[in-house]
Amino acid sequence: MKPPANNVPAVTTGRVAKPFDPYRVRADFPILSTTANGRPLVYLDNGATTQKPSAVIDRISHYYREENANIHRGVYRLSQVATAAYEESRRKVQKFINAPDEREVIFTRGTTEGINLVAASWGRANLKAGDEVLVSAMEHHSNIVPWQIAAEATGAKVRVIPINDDGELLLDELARMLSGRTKLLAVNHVSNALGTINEVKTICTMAHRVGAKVLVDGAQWVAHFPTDVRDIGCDFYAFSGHKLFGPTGIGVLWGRRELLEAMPPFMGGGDMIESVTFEKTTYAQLPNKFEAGTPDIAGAIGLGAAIDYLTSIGFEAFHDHEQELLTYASERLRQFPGLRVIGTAKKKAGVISFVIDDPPMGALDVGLRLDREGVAVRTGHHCCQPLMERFKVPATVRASFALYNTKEDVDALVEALGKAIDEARVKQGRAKPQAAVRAADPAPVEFPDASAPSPDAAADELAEVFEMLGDREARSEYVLDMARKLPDTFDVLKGMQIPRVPGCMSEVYLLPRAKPADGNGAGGRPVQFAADANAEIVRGLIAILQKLFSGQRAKDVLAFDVEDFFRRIHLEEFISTQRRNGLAGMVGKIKAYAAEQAK
Ligand code: C6P
Repeated sequence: MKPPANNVPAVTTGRVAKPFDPYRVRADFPILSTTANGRPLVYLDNGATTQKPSAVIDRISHYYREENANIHRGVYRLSQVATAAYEESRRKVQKFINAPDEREVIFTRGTTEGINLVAASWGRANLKAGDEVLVSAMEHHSNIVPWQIAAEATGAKVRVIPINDDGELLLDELARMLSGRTKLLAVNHVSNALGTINEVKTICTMAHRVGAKVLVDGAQWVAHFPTDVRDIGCDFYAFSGHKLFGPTGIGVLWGRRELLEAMPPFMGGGDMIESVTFEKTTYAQLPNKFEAGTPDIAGAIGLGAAIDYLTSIGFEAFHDHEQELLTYASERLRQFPGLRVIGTAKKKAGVISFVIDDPPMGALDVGLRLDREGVAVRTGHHCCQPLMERFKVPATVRASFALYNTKEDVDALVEALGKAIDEARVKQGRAKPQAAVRAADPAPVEFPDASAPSPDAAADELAEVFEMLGDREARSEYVLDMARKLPDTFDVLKGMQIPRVPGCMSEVYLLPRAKPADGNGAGGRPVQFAADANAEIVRGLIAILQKLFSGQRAKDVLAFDVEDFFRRIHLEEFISTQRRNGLAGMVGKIKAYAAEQAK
């Protein structure tokens, strides 16, 4: 279903504009009328991925039902049809971003692959020792790590453009950093973790003055504002289809033709060659040179359908709507005095990141609590760990809007948040001493004894409980209950200045020790550990690890197959992969200590 053609503001067309109707648009997205945890789904994680309209779903289905064949290879009709549809999508992208030439549009797997392509191909061919690559302090890991890898390979240096406390780039600082050594500047158009809109046009002008190239990461821009690579003046622009109402697994890298032509291939394989012999291989022209192997044909075609869908609505139509949602949400969230917004730039896209200082609540716990009300938000470091460090927070809660969100979605978020905060206040008031009391009388650090004769026996006991609990909700509730019973030693452990456990999206402190006065029996002294975190779910995981490992012989700790245990308790059902990195960090620390003791 398409909105009416006159659905554009009078400002741009001179016609009388009908107000944008997000409720009509919602009807195009089947998933938006489903439920989550028995509540209507309130989807506010559009920064992670957007939902897909029927137009996209149907187009992909049509491709597989009636057009599926490999492209650029067959002389038969079906292959020609698939090739034509794939190439037609390239032209749609070209028009969508106002690229001068369709050959400059390279299909990739997403933003990450686009940036890696430039860093590996252009970077290795053009960077040398002493050169500098500038990245901003608010970059996603995808726009940091590829440059670190390129710098390591070439001897170039990665330097960071600083930001102010509102999360805005310091352009004066940038002006001072730019020099003849600067070879490339990589910056996002919109920050995924803060929502800041960066002045990419100005940045390009500044960088070009010293002869540097500019790569813009458009992952968080393209679904919300019109994109014009000519107007921006950048040299490379990368984005992902799945954040643009298209499928996952497809993305776009646009680059200036002369740069792409001069760059060596990124990957070798089928479809990117002109001729191959064992002595010498020559490469295909653009864009094929950068599209080795069978691409995501359905994905590219689906992306074309998403672009058609979005352009049929028109960015002018919903620009004000998304900005209104941002203003409305910012105002409503002010009712929580303990909530602090991270990222208060003057120019922002529809993203609100926040932390809750009072009552202190870990972002992960907030996310889990909101999920129970059907509200989907992202929690964590948003793949921006250096940015989190800059704001001295381990993680934030992030609501990110798209054209189909409504004020009712914001109301649902605020209501769910209110419940979460009230509950946390009651729980903390009831179960825990207040901070001041805590400081005066800190809980002693406890190192639990073995809960069973061996980690295997402890695992069997735990697995039995998880099995009995049955569903995901009961299992998470059990883990949260274990968290409640864990002694509150967070401040004490933190005060000991032991390093934080890496990989966790909350602050985690873990202190191992060898059990005193137990001698070195076979298998080494038993290891014990105390730990605490500022997220309830992580505290629950600590309690599980303590049951498994604390008080057990070092050799048994080392021999225990923790991954197998996690599979047995269906950990994946209630813990995201990223949170598992944190869990792996804790297990790693315990096992490393056990290894020392077992020597
Ligand atoms: N940000 C988020 O929730 P891929 O994974 O390649 O499609 O996109 C990577 C990426 C690059 N740059 C920016 C600015 C991004 O926001 C993202 C993806 C998601 O914020 C997942 S971490």
